[in-house]
Amino acid sequence: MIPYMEDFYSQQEANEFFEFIKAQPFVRPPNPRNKTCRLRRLSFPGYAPFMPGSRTGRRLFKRPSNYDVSRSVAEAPELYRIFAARLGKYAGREINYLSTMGYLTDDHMDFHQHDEDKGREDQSVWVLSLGAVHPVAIRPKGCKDKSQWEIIHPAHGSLYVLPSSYNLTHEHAVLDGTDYSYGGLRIAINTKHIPVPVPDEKLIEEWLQTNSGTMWQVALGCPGLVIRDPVHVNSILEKLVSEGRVVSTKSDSAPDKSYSTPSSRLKILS
Ligand SMILES: O=C(O)CCC(=O)C(=O)O
Ligand SMILES: [Fe+2]
Repeated sequence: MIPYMEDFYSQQEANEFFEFIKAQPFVRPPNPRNKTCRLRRLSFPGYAPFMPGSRTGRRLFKRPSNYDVSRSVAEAPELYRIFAARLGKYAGREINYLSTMGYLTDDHMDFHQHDEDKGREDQSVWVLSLGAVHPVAIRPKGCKDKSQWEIIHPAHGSLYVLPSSYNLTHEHAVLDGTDYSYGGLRIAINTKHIPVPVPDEKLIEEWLQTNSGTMWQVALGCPGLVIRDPVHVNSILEKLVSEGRVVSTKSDSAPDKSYSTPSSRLKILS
């Protein structure tokens, strides 16, 4: 039996989070294996750590389950930050990856494991469910004998955990919905702890010296300013901003509807 907490969020908290996410932009991503159709799920903005060394930004997660992951959890809307902090306490580690999916009644997700998590020490996944119920099935990998399947019905506000070892021994799926409450919409926030390399402060200080006066394009959002270039600078930048050694010269407003990367420009002072 996987860990399942029926009321991780109270009904009131769950309602608030559900309504907030429902009002966010979303897409139905194309099916990467078949260009003529779309996936049987919706994708809302997600939040993930910046991955140094990747030119295009974050590469720690699998597309297209997240069509927009340009921001970190620190830059996420307040309700997401509150959720990540609360879940972090429960999970005993920092939750720095939040991926939000939506399922209408006919939507589902086939049995799978998370290949992108394999090789990582902690492959656990925590999922908060909101809205209508879609059964979630967990089975030993490849097992067709339904008597061995575990099927849970994650309620509005509930949390279930896929233990780390299950990503190797088991697979999971989201089945078609049978519940027409909440307009038939289920929202699931799939979360993880992703280890992020610790930046080398000395190297970064050196880099900042040689780049004094330079303008850098960075992702918007305070706290948690994230610089995209060069590597390993994000957490150091936060410190520099708080010390007043970096100034923002231009701030764009909220991310636009097309979800182009929100950006502002920073000047390195010293
Ligand atoms: O919606 C869920 O409960 C699980 C989603 C999932 O398995 C995934 O995003 O990989
Ligand atoms: Fe999954």
